[in-house]
Amino acid sequence: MDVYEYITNRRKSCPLHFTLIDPDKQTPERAAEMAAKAKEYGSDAIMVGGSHAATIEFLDQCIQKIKEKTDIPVILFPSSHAGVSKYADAIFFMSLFNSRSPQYIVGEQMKGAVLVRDFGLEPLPMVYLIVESGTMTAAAYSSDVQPIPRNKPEFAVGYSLEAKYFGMKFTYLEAGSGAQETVPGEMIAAVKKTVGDMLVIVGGGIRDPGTAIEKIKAGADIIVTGTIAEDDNDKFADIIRAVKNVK
Ligand code: 1GP
Repeated sequence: MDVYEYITNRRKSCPLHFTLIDPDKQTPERAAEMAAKAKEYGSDAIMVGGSHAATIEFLDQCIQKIKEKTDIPVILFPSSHAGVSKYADAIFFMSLFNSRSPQYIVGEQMKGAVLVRDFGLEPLPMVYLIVESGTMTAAAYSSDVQPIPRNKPEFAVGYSLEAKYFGMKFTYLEAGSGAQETVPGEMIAAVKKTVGDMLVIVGGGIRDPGTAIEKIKAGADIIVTGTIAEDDNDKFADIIRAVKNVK
């Protein structure tokens, strides 16, 4: 499966929704149930990853179980080179541009690149940007980040354009899992206006359909939800339906 082609083709007809599953937060069996529900409700892909790296055996098992239950793409969303599993379809090959540590900008990627090649994973090049969200999220804490101030969209624009010039295909504006405040619409709009055909992913703290719709209308191509998939099946389904129906 060519996952990039799958994503860009689907995006032609409607906005997309990806479901984030953290392998550290439940059993592989439960992760597979969540993935099956995600597919049933219309989610377009499963992302697997979290701030704490699970053991590779556990990660492999989690992805194998997910793949038994669903045929939508499974994309790795790693926090380090330890998050690379040969059972996934693709990997967000990502750089956290606003980390203060080279480890998260190029270091983990150097170690992971060889695994990506050897496992035959499709790399989806992405810049990952963590935006201030009213609380210190696990993503920000564990990767030495200087979050982008909410009232400074120009930094998100600059980093995203830099990524575009580096040849990256995705920019992920991240408030962090369980964030109090989501990525501001003005920031999403400013980034989308600048990067054009680069796909803009927005996630972190999205818990209701209205918020998801607002992010899409601002310019997001893809909405990611994680926590709500764990906590509330009805709201999870409503968010996915809402995303897919924005005209
Ligand atoms: C985190 O953006 C994702 O990487 C998902 O966040 O768990 O708050 O939905 P939530």
